Amino acid sequence: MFSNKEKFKEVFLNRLEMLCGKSFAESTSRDHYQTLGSMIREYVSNDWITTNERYMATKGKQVYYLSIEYLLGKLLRQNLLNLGIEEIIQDGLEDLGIDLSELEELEPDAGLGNGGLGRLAACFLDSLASLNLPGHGHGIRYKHGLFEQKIVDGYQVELPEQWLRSGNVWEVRKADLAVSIPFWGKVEAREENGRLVFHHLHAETVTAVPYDMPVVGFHSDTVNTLRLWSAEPAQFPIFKDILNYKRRTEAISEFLYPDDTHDEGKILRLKQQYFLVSASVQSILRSYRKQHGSLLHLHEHICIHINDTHPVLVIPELMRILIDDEGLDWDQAWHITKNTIAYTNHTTLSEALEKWPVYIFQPLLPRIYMIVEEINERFCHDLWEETPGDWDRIASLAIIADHFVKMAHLAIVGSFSVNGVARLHTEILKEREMKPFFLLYPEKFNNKTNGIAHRRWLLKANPKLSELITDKIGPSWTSRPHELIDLLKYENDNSVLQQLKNIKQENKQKLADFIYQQMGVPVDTSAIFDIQVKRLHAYKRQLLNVLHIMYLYNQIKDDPNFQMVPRVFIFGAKASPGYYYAKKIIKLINAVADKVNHDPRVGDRLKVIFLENYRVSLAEKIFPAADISEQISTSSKEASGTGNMKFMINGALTLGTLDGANVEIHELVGDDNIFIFGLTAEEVLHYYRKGGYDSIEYYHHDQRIRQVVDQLVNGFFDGVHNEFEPIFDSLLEENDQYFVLKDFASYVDSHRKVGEAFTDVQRWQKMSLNNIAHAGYFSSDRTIKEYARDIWGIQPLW
Ligand code: 26Q
Repeated sequence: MFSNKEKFKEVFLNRLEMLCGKSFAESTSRDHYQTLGSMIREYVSNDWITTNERYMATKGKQVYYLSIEYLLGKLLRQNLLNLGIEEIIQDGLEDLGIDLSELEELEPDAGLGNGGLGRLAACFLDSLASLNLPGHGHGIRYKHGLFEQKIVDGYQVELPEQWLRSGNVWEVRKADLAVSIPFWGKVEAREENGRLVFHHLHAETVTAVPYDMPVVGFHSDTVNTLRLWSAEPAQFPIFKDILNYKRRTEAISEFLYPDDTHDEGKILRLKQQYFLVSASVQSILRSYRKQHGSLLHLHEHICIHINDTHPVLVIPELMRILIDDEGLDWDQAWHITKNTIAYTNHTTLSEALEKWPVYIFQPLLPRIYMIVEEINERFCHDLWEETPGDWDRIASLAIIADHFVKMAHLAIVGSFSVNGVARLHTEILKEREMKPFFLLYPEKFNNKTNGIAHRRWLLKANPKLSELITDKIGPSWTSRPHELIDLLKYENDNSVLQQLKNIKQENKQKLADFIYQQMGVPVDTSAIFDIQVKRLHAYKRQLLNVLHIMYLYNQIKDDPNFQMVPRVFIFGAKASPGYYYAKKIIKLINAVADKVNHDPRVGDRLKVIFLENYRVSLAEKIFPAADISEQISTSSKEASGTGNMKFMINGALTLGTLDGANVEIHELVGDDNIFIFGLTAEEVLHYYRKGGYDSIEYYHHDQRIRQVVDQLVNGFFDGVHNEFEPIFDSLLEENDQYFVLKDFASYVDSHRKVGEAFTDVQRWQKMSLNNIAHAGYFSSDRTIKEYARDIWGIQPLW
C-alpha cells in the first residue's frame, strides 16, 4: 500500500471511509491522523510477526529491558522515516491537500518518563531494532504521563497529562496474555513431599494486561516489541468492597510518579515496581517455556536488564518462581538469577539511592520480602566469613539495614553486571560511592557511556542539516554514525561552513517564530542562542546561569553603552511538584526574564525566555537552534547527561564543567572546540571531604557576586523581599552545597570567551562542524553494540 503514492492515496481514502464512516469531504485532520496511523500499524504487522517467528525459531539469546519509564515522544514521523516511506506519504497527502506536519502536531507526546533515564530507554529501543538485535522493552502503560507544566504569574502549575484521550494508534491490547499479580496477604509454609512449600494466601490480586507497541528499526525488517502493562481489576474479585478494590487497582497504572527523591516511600510506587516486575517476568518466562521448556538454562538464553533500581524486585521475583513454582533449590535458583540480571546505575547522589522501609515492604510483598531477607542473610554470612567481626563493613554493605531495604545493594549482589553511564561516573562508583562493592566484585563493574538515537535527534529533528551532511559524505552515516567524522574534510571549506551557518540561522528563526507565537516576545536571531534545557535540580545549577544573566543585566544598567555580543538565554525545565527550592528557581528565572525583557535600555542585547512544558517534541525544536549548550552541573554530580550529546550533534558548542559525559565530549573535540570552566570532580570531592568551602568569603570579596546575591532579597527583580530568600539562604546560610559562587568567576570568564569566539564567524562554524563530526561516538547505536557485546551476549538476527 506504500509502493507508490497513487496506491497510497487509494488505500488511504478507502480506509478513511471504513474507519471513520465519513466521506473525505467531511473528514477532519484527526480522522486523517487515525487513518494514517492504522495503515502504518497494519503495514508494520507483517514484519512484526516475522520478527517474532524468527526469534522463536532461531532460539538465539534475547534481552529484555525493564524500565519504569519510557519517554518516547511522538512516533508518527520517526516510524515513517524508519520504514523509508516518509516521502511517498508526504507527497500523497499533499496531493489530497493534507499537511503531514499538521497531522504530526495532533499526535500527543508519549511522555511516560521524567527525563534522561526514560529517554535513554526510548533511544535504546530504537538502536536495538535498527541493529536487528533481539531486545524488547517492558514498562507501565501510565494513563497519565509526566504532568503538563503551565507557567502562571512566573510560577509552575501542574496539570494532569492526557496522552490517551483520543486513544493510541500504535498499541495493540493483548487481553489473552494478561497475568495476575498478588499483593498483601500472608505466606504459609507447608511441608509437602519432604520439602517446604510456600503458599501466598489471602492476597489481593490485580490483573496486568499488556499493550504491545511495535518498535520499528531504521531501514531494517526488524520490529521489536515494547510491552506496556496496564492494571485492571481481576475478573472475579472476591472482595466485598468492589468499588474500592477497583479504584485501588486502577491507581497502580494511573500516574507516572515525578522524580522526587525528597518524597520517598510512597506505597503506590512500590506497588508499581512489583507490578512491572512480576508481570514482565511472568510474560518472559511464558514465552521462554514455549521455546525451551525447563528454566535450568535460562541465563544462557536470556538477559534481563534493569534500568536503575526501580525494577530490582525482578531478582527476588525470579528466585520465587524458580524455587516455589519450579522446585529448584536455593543455590541452583541463585546461580540462574544472578547470571540473568544486569543493572545500570544512573546516579551518584546518595540521597537518590532507593531504599524502602521494611514496614511498607513486608506487608505489601510478604513472600518477596522473605526472599530478600534470605538473600541478605546469606550475603552477610559470606561477608562475615571473609572479615569476621567487622560489623561496620557488614552493616554498610547489607541489603537490609536500619529497617530499610537498600535497592542498589540488592541490585549489585543479585546481578552479574553493574554499569555506570559515563566514564567519570563509573570511576566515581568504583572509587567512592560503591567502592566496598567494587572491591568485593571487581569483575561486575563496567562502563557504558550513554548515547542518543541520532536518527531522532539529527535526522528527524534537523532535516536541513541532515541533508547537507548526506550531500557531503553520503547517506550511510544514518546507519553508521561514526562516519560523521568524514565531515572533518570540510572544516576549512568556506562554502560548507557558510551552509552550516545558514541552516543554523533558519533553525533559529523557526524557534524565534515559535517563541513569539507562544509568548509574544520577539528575539533577535543574530544573537547567541544560549540554551539550558533539562529537569530542574539544584545540582544542575540553573541558578548559576540566572545569576550570570543578572550580572550581565547589571552591567548594561550601570553603563547604557556597555557593548556585548547579544544573547538570548533560553530555559526549559520541569520541577518536581514537591521540590520547593526548584520551583523557586523557576520563579526567579521568570522574574528576571520579566524585568530584562521589558527594560528598554537593554534593547536586543539580552533576552530571557522560559519555555513552558519542556518535553521531547519541544526538545526537537530546540536542539537544532542552539549556539551554546549549557551543561553546568557541579562536577561529579551529573552521571552522564544526554542533552549535551543532542546539542553537540546539532552543532551547538558546549559551555560546561568537566562532569558526566562532558568529559568525553571534551576529550573528543579538544580544548579548542568547547568552553570548559569550574572545579573538577576531584576538586569538588576534595572540598566535600574538608566539609565544604567558605561561600561567604566569595560573597564579600567579589562585588559582582555580592550585587546579584543581594538582588535576591532586596526586591530588585520582583519588588518582593522574601520570595527568593530560600535561594539566598542556600548560597550563604547553607554554605552553597553546589559551589555556585565558587564557580561564578570562572563561568563569567567562559561566557566572555564565548562572546569573542562568536564574533569570528568562520572560527565558530569550524568549531561547530568539529562538534558534529565527533558526535557519532554518542549515537546509542555505539552504546547498544557495547551492551550487546560486553553484557548481554546477543547477536543481530540477520
Ligand atoms: C525516585 C523516587 C520516587 C519517584 C521517582 C524517582 C525517580 C524517577 C526517575 C528517580 C530518578 C529518576 C530518573 C533519573 C534520571 O533520569 N537520571 C539521569 O539518567 C540519565 C541517563 O543515564 C543520565 O544521563 C543523567 O545524568 C541522570 O541524571
